[in-house]
Amino acid sequence: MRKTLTLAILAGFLAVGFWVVTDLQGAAQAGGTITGVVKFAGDAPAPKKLEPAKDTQVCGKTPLYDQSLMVDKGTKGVRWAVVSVTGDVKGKWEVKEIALDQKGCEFQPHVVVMPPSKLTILNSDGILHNFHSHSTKNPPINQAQPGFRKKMEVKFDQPERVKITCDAHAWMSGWVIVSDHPYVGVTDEKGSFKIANVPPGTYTLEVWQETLTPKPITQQVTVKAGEETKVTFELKK
Ligand SMILES: [Cu+2]
Repeated sequence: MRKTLTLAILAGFLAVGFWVVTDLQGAAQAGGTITGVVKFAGDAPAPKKLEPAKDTQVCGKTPLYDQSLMVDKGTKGVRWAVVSVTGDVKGKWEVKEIALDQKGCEFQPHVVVMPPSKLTILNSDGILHNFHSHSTKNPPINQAQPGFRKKMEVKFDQPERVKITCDAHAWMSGWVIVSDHPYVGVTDEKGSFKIANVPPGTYTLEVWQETLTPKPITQQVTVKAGEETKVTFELKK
């Protein structure tokens, strides 16, 4: 009797354990990951230094470099490249507030990815900046942000790659990438990117970089549940 009871309890534990394990696996296998690197073909160009001609007490504090082409000398990784899953893919964005700062007289980050929604514009510099968007699908924005205005909100409703500039500082530029799905990655200083929780399937993956892709460059990828798919792009000037 006692032995039967022990066996029954043991079986119960095993069943619960099995259920927990399979459930965890189910969660982990819901999507796959695309990771990779965007590389520059040829010798890495040296970063181009910018010389701020105005508000130098703020804009000249830290050295500024032209972010439109930043290539890592060692790895030849290209920074600020945008890698996106294209086609009919749906997914829910899990973001609360997306912010873009004007700090040291540059847009930080240089490339921001967001769902169609509001974008918070910060002004950490405390000097006059001006948020100027160059869009075709979204209504253009040209809004001054005086130094005392630490925070303002703008809106991008349509998926689009939008160039932004500041009319007060000619060297300031950046990009707002509006995407209706979250499967978009931006490369870091080593050219690496990661796109997580992609629904399993075969997709056309697209890379865009403001100075190296007059037309986006694509390749096919297959994403499997719970697995990592590695991709390399090489961009030429
Ligand atoms: Cu500015």
